[in-house]
Amino acid sequence: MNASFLTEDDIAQYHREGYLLKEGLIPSDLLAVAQAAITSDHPTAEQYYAAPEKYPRYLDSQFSGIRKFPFSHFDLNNLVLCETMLGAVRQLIEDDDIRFSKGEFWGKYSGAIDYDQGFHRDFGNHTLLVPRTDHRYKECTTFIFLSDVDAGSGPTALLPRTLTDDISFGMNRLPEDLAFIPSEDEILATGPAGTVLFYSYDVFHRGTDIRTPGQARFMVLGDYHHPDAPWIDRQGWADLGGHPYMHEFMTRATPEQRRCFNLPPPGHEYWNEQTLNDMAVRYKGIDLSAYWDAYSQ
Ligand SMILES: O=C(O)CCC(=O)C(=O)O
Repeated sequence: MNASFLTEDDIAQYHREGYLLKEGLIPSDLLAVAQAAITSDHPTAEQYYAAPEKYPRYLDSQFSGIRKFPFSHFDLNNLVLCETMLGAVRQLIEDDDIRFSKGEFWGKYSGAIDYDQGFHRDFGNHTLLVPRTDHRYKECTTFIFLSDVDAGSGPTALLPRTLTDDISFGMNRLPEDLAFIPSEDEILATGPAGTVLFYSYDVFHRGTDIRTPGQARFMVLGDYHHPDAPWIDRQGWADLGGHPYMHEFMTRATPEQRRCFNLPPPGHEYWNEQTLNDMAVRYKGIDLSAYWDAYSQ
């Protein structure tokens, strides 16, 4: 396993409760450039509230503030696949080789719409299977906070797995007959910008409304899974091959980042003179030196 970003206690908490809230995880330089890029996809709170009529799409549904990966700025795309995020997820999934299955950049604005949701498990539209109760073949979802989140700014609410593990893993909504009161036991994922929430796709959670007037909540979401779980598949990547921001990301990404999209690593037999030369034609300016070095050995 590569560098450590999470402690043993963090990892134990994630496996016991199904979630982990880690303050200060994102390096401040990466956070700052990502925050500066927010306006490439969403207005800031100030811009939005100065003229909400300019942004009617945020009124359409709870989800109309979601931009899907690739986002419109490299620094946002790079954030969800940065060394810190990939390193931390590798520790939780317990493998150096991980896959990226979804990226979203979500802007929510107080008063635009009611963001309250019912408790649910995410696996329902991430796989056609059911989760296993142990942590093999899990998907790990992450929320990277680009803005400060307090109780009034729409924190995600979660129920620890210790409360819900006796609910069949074939169900993704809470049953009626519960031995606990969800509103009393929910944990609110609050924290300053730079915090990351990790949870596995069998954790009951819900979005909450933004109650403080004038507040916006900006989050970059990334989902990751073990390569031996191809049945987890939220967003297809090859379909985006012609997208200019995907093209830019593939050109500028590291071999480790490309691996998360299922591209073969340096040293894989797919790489030969033909494929390397033609990749350099498809992606002008791409640095393929690691692939060439491994090929020449
Ligand atoms: O935005 C959030 O805090 C949670 C959203 C959520 O759980 C969902 O849309 O499935």
